Amino acid sequence: MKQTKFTFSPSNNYLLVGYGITGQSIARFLNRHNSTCTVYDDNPDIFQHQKLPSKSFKKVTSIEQLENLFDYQAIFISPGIADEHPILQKMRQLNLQGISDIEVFLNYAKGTIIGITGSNGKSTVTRWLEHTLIENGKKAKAIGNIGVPVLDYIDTIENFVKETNANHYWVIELSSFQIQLTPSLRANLSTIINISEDHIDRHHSLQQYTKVKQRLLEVSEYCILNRDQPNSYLSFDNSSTSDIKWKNQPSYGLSEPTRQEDYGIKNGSLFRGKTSLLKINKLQLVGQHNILNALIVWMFAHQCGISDQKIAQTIINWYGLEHRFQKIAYHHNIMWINDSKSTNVGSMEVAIKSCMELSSENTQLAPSYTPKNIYLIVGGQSKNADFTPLIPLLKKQIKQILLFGQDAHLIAKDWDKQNLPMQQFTNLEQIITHCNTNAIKGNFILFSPGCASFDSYKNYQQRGQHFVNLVNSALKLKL
Ligand code: UMA
Ligand code: ADP
Repeated sequence: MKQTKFTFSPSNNYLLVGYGITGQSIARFLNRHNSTCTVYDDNPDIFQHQKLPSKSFKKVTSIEQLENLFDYQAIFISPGIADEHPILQKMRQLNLQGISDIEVFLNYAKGTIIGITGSNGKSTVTRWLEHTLIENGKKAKAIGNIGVPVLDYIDTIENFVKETNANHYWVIELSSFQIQLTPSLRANLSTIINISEDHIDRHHSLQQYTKVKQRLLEVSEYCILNRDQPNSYLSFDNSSTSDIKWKNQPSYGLSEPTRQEDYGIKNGSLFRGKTSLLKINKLQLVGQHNILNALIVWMFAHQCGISDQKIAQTIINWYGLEHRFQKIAYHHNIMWINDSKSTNVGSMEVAIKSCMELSSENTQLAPSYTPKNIYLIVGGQSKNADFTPLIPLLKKQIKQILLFGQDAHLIAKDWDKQNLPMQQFTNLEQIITHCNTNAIKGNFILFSPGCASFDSYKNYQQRGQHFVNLVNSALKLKL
């Protein structure tokens, strides 16, 4: 269905599907703008904990309770609602489109819109950039998929329009679902950090998933490209003229830059063209993927008018986000790492490589390099991902794979025939006990589940905290 741009009008009647953090934020926004709203959620319990903002709002938990879908000025869809949901199926039959909260935000937002998407690294880049902009005196806000619903920033439309101006910077983390639901998508600056298999249960193929993300580049005034991953920006039909269009865009990658506008790595430093910018070892975050993230932050900050010297001073003062390759304990020369935010194959891969990098640095801060020194903890909801591409890396580096959660058997099936050392457990407690008993000097215990957490946890944060608590208790017992 062709998407049409939507213009919000206050004092109207809306339907809202999904009452999670996005839905609650939309409901509050509609209430502030004298609108009425029917709120749909498949889970009746949600309304016990999260009250509706107005008595005039109606809650609905089955599609039969919904009136005529044409009665609504617009239908807001939360990003977690799949295309197969009966309401979306019905909307398609009626030729009705759903929209996101971001669609409305973009109706009014002034200033610089920086759109950040990709399979991995979105939150890291979004927050790191926000930090760098703020530290350099800019009015910047990180919003969107990072967990901050965009409409929370529009108190009233009138005030928002009055109080914001060209000096504002909106760093918007965008998921593929949010992009799909935003016909008015636009950005001044944007990037797709990378593409690896994720959300195939929703998009059905890597091609479809990539195409959705690539729309961000199409609607941007200026975009920067990951030259190590041409599949993130090149179209799938080789004949497309869009590929020529990207030829002159600035790029980032782990190789030495060959053009003055490109960024990369040379002799252990970040470089733009032939200009040396910063020694990599000054950054607080480890792993090649974080060097790439740093390059993106630098390119955007530079584009926002900040000098190299100032970027260098501030980019080094950022210590990363919780649950992303976080070293939580180093005990008897065994390193425990919480990478709970790893929810797909790509992030699991970089986590394993980061362990290898850490150990080859040969410092006192990590076990020294030996092959097959990682206990890898994996499991949760696999989202129909294919885990076989990891096999060569696993064979080289993994001491044992410890599986748990809903799709442990599916992942085991992908890896089974390769004689990889694997064991399935009924819960995480058992895994921690197993690691604590069996790990020896020089081992890593890497919690990088490569799956969504929703089978057993509210979110990845709760899962990560559970891991950290279990490790702390286990290590206390061992003291
Ligand atoms: N629901 C239904 N029927 C369904 C599915 C969900 O009624 O078939 C209801 C649930 O009962 C629940 C609500 O919908 O009450 C949840 O809505 P949601 O899944 O859209 O989640 P929100 O709480 O609104 O959070 C969403 C993003 N979640 C998803 O895209 C799954 C959050 O990203 C985001 O931070 C937030 O909006 C603000 O923008 C999280 C995420 O996992 C971090 N994102 C994925 C990712 O990063 O890979 C895309
Ligand atoms: P997202 O918001 O896209 O999920 P995060 O910054 O939260 O990304 O990181 C999610 C996972 O991906 C973590 O395990 C992290 O270590 C890993 N990661 C971070 N940056 C990158 C990158 N540039 N490439 C691949 N993996 C990355």
